[in-house]
Amino acid sequence: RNFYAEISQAAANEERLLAILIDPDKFNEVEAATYLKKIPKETTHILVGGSTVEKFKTEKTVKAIKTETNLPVILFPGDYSQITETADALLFLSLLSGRNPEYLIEQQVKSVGKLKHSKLEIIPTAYILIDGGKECAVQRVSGTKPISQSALETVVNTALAGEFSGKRLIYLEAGSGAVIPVSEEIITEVKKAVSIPLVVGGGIRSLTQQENAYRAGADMIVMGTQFENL
Ligand code: 1GP
Repeated sequence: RNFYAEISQAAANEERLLAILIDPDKFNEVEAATYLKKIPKETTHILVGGSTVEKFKTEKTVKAIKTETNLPVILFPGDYSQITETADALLFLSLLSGRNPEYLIEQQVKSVGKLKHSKLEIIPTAYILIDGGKECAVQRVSGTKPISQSALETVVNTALAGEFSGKRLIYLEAGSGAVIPVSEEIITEVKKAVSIPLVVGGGIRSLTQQENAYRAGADMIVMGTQFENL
């Protein structure tokens, strides 16, 4: 299976992809089955990752999820230490909204030891942090500033710089628990500009917010917080 090809094909067919984000830090493996029963039936992918996760916890989480579902499990690591072979694919993130070399290239170099002999599918991803109305974990951990929602041209140019650098996905992130999700205007303009699939997450809770993001052009929506306390 090629997970990127599937995402890309779904995006081309204007299918709506829904990824549920599990933060291993807040996840109890024993309750994996119960948790998976409560996520929407429209769910197409499980993302696993967090900003601060203790050693081996990601691996335990992925294993527990995989025993309960056949949905693809994609890593969304806040740190290279979270990379585990037990997942299907990896969002190989570069935090392009920031100017911290640690998250532009250093983490990527550190991850090579784990990746060079691995079968994990690697999906180069332009990760773009947009101001979600409050300081989020990505900001805190990376020590970078998000792009303002009003700086439309900067967001579009950052996404295009990502595509020109060979990224295969654009991920517009308002931050977990964002007060204001990425605006429809930003989604629409980025979607118009790029030709690779567009992922949008952060602060999306209601069906209306989901619908708005899809209609604006999101190919995949990521929801985490909404399903954390089921
Ligand atoms: C965070 O985009 C994801 O990385 C999901 O955000 O937890 O606000 O749904 P929420």
